[in-house]
Amino acid sequence: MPIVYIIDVESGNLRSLQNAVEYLGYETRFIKHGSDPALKKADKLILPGVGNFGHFVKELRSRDFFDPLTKYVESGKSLMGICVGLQALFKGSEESPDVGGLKFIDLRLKKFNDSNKSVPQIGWNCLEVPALNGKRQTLYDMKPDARFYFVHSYAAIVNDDQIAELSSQGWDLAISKYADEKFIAAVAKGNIFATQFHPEKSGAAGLNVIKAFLQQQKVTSLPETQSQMQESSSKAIEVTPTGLTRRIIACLDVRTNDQADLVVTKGDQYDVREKRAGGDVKSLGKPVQLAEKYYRQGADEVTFLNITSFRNSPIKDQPMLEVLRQAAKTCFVPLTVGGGIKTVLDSDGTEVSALDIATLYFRAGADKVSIGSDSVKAAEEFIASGEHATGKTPIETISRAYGNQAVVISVDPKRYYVADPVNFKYNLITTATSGPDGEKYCYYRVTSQGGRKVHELGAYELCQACEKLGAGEILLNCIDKDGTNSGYDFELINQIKSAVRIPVIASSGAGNPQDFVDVFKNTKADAALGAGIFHRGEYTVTQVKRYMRDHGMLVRIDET
Ligand code: 1PR
Repeated sequence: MPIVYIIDVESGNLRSLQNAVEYLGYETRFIKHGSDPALKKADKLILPGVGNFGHFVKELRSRDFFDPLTKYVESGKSLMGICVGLQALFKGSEESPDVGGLKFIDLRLKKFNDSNKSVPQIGWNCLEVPALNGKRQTLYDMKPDARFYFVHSYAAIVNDDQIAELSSQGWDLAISKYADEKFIAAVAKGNIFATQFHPEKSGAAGLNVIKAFLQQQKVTSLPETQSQMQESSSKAIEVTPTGLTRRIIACLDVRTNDQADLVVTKGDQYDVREKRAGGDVKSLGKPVQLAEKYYRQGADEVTFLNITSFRNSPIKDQPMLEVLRQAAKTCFVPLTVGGGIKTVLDSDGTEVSALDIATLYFRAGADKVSIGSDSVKAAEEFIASGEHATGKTPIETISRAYGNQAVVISVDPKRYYVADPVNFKYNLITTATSGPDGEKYCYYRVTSQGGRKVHELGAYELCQACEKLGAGEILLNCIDKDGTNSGYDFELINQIKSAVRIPVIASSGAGNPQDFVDVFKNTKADAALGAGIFHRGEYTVTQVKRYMRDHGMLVRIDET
């Protein structure tokens, strides 16, 4: 079996890349140091990276990779960079001005402008590969109709002159647009190929790109057919403000049932037991099987929430790690895991940091971790201290090590009506649904421990504090709406969107495909999450996405 070598400087989720390469029929070996003799044997080498440019490049330097990598490329053998692995090929980045890259490409990376869009860019974008020799051809099987998963704040943002200059130097470029900013989605020249997107997380389209690299199919001819999207939809498809598709996430709340099996459950306003005295925990399926089912139906992401993690030490919670390991073998889209991401004492009394726990999950195959209860604690302390960041909260330690795109804040808010808005401490909204005593104002109190503990803090203030501490995305649940099938709470979503620049995932209340259409029409949500609708078998992810497309929405259709 041919061997593919992967450079491992312990950045983020390497397991998914390993899984993708093995799924394609290759063996993998990790190379952790530039002096490893395996580097001389390698003829297919992948340089994956996530997180901070400076941290990644310094790791490459401290492990003596710079010279061997340059020699490897000069020898004509194939190299593929992924995400920060692409960025490292450039001269430098605004993210870490004092750190120089490998300098294969004479350009510096810049941060996306967040005044008109969420940053980081998280989601599925398309790319344009210039026609080669006037023919519809493409590079490394990056098809123009396909969608690829991007997650990054910094990019090689380019104008037409820079594109022309790089082309004149022999670089083939695939260009994407995030709202109004053009950036390099992929580059290729000779034996070098690199993608800003994550092919190992881009479903079937991404696997095709990795396969094309491994088989060295640089140029592929394209048939002169219309795209699947154009063929199968009679309705004009919208142009979204950012260019990203409407992201649909399937969420699995996981816990042990009364027979001690790990199951996917689903609550009604967070109550997961059958509605009779002493009712059992509702059991709706097995986590790994359901995750794979939703991936095959075209879910853009899968989220696992370990909903009883507050009860025991997650370090011993091996089944959840195993769920991630198994799911990452067959689900080639981003995986998020939440529940118990906090510093804990292990059974022998030793302290295990939240960063250590997150690291275990990333190594098992997670791309992001979501923090619930501990984010409330961190935000309360941050606000009480006059916004003094200690650098020690899990949000800070994990985002520093893995990048802020890897840290999601899971918010469990509950609506609370307010009669008198004067001098009220928290951000209020004027609601269209008056309270029981005719109150016209409300705010959303945050809760922790799965809704058991209600705090005074508002969800608006919590999200702002967490963004300042380094969170990269908000998973916005709503206890009042959870499991009700009555649609999303637009007022809550709009309030939180106005609070932060990072992407916001709308969650709780989806009961039919129209709810997904409505949430994107009535709010600026960056993604919409559903749980019960899928687990109860009422609709498949495919049905939801087809319905959205038939109603003119831009979605990624990728049934494998
Ligand atoms: O506090 O960091 O240990 O994390 C615990 C995590 O578990 C949090 O993300 C919290 O939201 C979640 N959680 C805790 N208890 C419950 C429960 O249901 N009893 N589930 C729970 C949260 C909410 C959503 C749900 C949507 C969509 N589940 O994720 O999937 O509301 O549901 P719907 O589409 O069926 O309406 P920590």
